[in-house]
Amino acid sequence: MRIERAEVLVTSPGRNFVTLRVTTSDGVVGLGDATLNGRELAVASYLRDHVAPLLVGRDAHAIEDTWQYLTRGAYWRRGPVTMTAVAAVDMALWDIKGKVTGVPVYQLLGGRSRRGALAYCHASGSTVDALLTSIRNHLELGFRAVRVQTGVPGLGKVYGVGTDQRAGERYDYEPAGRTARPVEEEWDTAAYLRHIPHVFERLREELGPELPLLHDAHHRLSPNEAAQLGRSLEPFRLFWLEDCTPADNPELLRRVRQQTTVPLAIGEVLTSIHDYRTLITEQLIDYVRSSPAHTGGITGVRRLMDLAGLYGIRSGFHQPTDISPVGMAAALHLDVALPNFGIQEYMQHSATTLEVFRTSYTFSDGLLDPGETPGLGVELDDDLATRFEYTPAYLPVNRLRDGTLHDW
Ligand code: CS2
Ligand code: MG
Repeated sequence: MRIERAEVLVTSPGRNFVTLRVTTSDGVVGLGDATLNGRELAVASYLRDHVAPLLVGRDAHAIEDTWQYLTRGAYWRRGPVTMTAVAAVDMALWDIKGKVTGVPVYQLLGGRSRRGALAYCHASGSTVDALLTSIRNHLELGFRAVRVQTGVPGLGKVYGVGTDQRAGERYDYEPAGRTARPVEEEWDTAAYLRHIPHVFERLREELGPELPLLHDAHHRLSPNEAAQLGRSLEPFRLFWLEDCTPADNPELLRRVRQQTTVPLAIGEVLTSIHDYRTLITEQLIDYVRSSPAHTGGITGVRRLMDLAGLYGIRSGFHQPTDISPVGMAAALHLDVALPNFGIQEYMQHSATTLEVFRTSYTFSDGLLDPGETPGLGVELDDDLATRFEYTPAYLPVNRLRDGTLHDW
């Protein structure tokens, strides 16, 4: 079975998504997610101009060899654009193999290791009261783990904090910021560090000790600041503290690790097993945050998680709404199969996104399940997809009060 065609589809049902569609000589179609938030067209071109021509005529079953061909075989390696493109090819080939063999992809990964994947949602509020409303709304939807983000007194809009919800309001999705240039937000680390422990103190008072709570610091702290935050949050027993320091320098986490026992998660911006070597072998983290969509697909992430498993490190794959339902499905097949699964982010796509991408995964009683459809279990509605035109969208940047550009 040969690859006959590899097409790149760009659509924007609420957010921008890039999808690779691979068709075989037998007419079997596989989908791969090639979305890289804010840099979408770079991956589209990488695939269209440099990868698709190489795929035509290759054995569609040779997933590992194709992965090696596009990574080891390439002179320019690694990096988010390359690894997102490789991920899309890899997912599409796993999708095809599942469809041809008539089984969901998780069966090809060794079969089921658990009933479902524990999901965590995004709750947020500009104040702690608004945050509590958002948490309660999510608990009503069945969530059993919650990421919490709040506004900081004295600061304007803080990244990761959505519009405040009313009681009973259903969270839909976080729209892309469709401005011609990134929005600039103000940031003050000292104000943040003063405020956050009070937030968690109040949450534990209101919600009790059991609910798993997660928090994302978006790479904004120095090692010492991260250590202070970790220590101040220890009494509140977080499930994890995410991205406390900039991820590109893994050595920063040595100091954090020596100072606090708060569980650490990092890696949504890391894209290769090589980026994780120090983090894993020195046991500097507890959870791997990579998404299969940005880290070389199912093949790339499975290899990474096997290495992590040797050191007692578990998965917590990145799945905001800027990764498509195809990427989400790939994560879910890994989640139910991997021995060292930890938790799965589930930000919930908008109704419009889910009209274009028809999914067969389910969420019930706090657990996600990839479903039993052969392959990845996602179909793309072409006609509908063409109606949503690509519009550039950027993530915000943040500056300190004196105007200095600050880390993500
Ligand atoms: C966040 C994301 O989901 C997360 O943990 O950090 O909102 C992230 O900032 C975006 O997906 C970036 O594209
Ligand atoms: Mg994050």
